[in-house]
Amino acid sequence: MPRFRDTSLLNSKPSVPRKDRKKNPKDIKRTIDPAALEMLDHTQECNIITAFDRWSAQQPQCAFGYQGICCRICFAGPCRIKSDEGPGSMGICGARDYTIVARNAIRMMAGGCSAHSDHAREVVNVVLHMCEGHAPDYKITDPQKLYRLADKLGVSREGKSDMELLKEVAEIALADFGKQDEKPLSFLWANLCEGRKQKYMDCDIVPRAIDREVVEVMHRTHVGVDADPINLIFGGLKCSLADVTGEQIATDFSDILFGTPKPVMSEANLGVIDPEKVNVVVHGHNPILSDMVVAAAKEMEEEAKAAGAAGIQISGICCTGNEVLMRHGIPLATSYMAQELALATGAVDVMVVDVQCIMPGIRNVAECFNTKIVTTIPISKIPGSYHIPFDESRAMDCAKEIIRLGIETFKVRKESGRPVKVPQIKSKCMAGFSLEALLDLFAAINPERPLRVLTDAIINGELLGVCLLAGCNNLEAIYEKSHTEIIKGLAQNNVFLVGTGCVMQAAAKHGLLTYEGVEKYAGPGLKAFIDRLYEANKDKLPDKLPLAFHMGSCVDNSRVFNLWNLMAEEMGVDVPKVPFVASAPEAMSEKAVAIGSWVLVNGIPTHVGTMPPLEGSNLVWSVVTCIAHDVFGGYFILETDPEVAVKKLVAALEYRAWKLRIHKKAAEEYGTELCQAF
Ligand code: NFS
Ligand code: SF4
Repeated sequence: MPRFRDTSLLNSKPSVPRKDRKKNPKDIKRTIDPAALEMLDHTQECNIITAFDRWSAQQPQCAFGYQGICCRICFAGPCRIKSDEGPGSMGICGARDYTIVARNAIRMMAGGCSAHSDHAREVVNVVLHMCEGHAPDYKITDPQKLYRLADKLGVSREGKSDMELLKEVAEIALADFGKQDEKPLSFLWANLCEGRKQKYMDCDIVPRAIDREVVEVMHRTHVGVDADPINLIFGGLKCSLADVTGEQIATDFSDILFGTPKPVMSEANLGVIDPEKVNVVVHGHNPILSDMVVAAAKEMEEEAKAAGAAGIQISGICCTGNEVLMRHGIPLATSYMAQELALATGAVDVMVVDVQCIMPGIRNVAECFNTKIVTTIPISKIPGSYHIPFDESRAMDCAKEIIRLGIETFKVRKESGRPVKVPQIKSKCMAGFSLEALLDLFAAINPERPLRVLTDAIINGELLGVCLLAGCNNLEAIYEKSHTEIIKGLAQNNVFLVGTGCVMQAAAKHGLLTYEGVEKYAGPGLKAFIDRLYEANKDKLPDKLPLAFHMGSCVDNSRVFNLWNLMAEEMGVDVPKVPFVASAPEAMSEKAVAIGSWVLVNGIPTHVGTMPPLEGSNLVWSVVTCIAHDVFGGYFILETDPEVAVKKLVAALEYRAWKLRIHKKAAEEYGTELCQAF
């Protein structure tokens, strides 16, 4: 069980018990984002319904579902666990609370794994079509990344053209989805430190094929199959390792196709929408679409001007926003929870979407303004919106068609003279920190052992450790309040911050991806560390370094997964000994459940700030918050109060750093091997 210094507060229970988690359904302004607040006044005035109103209408939410003890797996149900004893303590089939909670949880992991890996498959398919000459608008942008990937996978580069090499590597990726043998996944095994490989073999959770692990979860959770909560959870964890493999594949091939991100400046929040321009918002996840839209917009600037616009403004929402921010400095309009508020400005001409995190509610808002919603993928359509099938064999033409629709809509908007309402609120931000970009910064200080710069700063106490900030928005919390409070709190405690997804969009919107953020919130150690990095790199950086380092979209959590595995190797330990924690302050999606689970099995203490549906089973709760620590080194810190969460995360880092130092000292004093206990 994880051990903390202050056990009065720091135990595995959330500081606020379930019955005291009060919410006021009448107060729909559940955010601290000034632009969102301004827009909520506007939507209330104009009677536009958004997620904030629907959240209110949904209160109070079902307490059975909230705790994970509602089962709808077969339609003899729905069954709910109503009592501690007797027939009401089981579903009709006899499933106990622990079976139901575990089954529901691992189905969420399988859902998340499906989403990430289907996204990855899409990228690999485009790569293969490109290699065969069927996707002429795509190219290899970063051959160096391809070479590094080939080397990592043990693929010989001798006598092969880039395209031949890429095809070979892509085929290995494709096999990871559907191969039928029992061997570990290539893209997982190539990225794990030795300690983790051994751990996964010992625990029998080595995934064999991504699709297969999803199917296995669906099978074992079918009525009347697996009832053992531990067996179910381990099955889910195996699937979560398939999830990170999918993410790794998505990141690696996206970098090869579109470039590995480098530090870049941009802006974030609704103020980036310019009513005088044709506004095209890219929303969803896959850069296969959004990167092409960005390229098309560049070519069509003149066409937009001829239509009377000042130009074309592309802005992003959700992770596709992160993808184009990271690689092209495209500004962020906003994050998941405010997607409808972007449309409520009335100034968006086209919102083009692909997959994931696209609220069906956007259509109703769009209809108020003649805004065009364009869906592009056969599996992701919204009634009442446009569908322009995105065909990679004519990707540029499709992207141009979308922009052209934007130009036409702009003309109608201007002719109608309809007023728009764009909050004049935006923040400067720095993004683009791929793992390569981070290592490059470190290499300016220590060219031979770049990672030493980070690990030494932790061992000598300048930094307390590293925290991955990940995850979504969820109106269970006050939108962006937990995100920003946790970032500030950890920064004050000298924690080096890296992050992905909608948390980083919050950070960007609230000025935390700037040096001003460092000046305001960084503790002395963190500030000195960031200043030193900047001094060594200032010739090649567009600005001073930020408080938190934006590493990309949610699939780019793979970059952070690589970081802690490399840190473990550098330090000669397994991941659970590395002072590294993670936090998803406002998690919501199944993808977040999958990510949280593989972060945990990787050996990282993982805070989740919005309660996942686990509270209905004490057994499952104890496994994921306590026992997981003893097995994997990682465990969940389920804590809804951001202030307490910061304390718990800091305590987890202190514990690791303290133990590591003692073990190091002992090894040096007695000339023994470094103790691997965690
Ligand atoms: Ni991640 Fe990114 Fe945002 Fe959550 Fe959705 S956009 S893939 S799931 S809501 S962080
Ligand atoms: Fe009820 Fe069992 Fe069916 Fe679930 S699987 S709905 S608990 S009968």
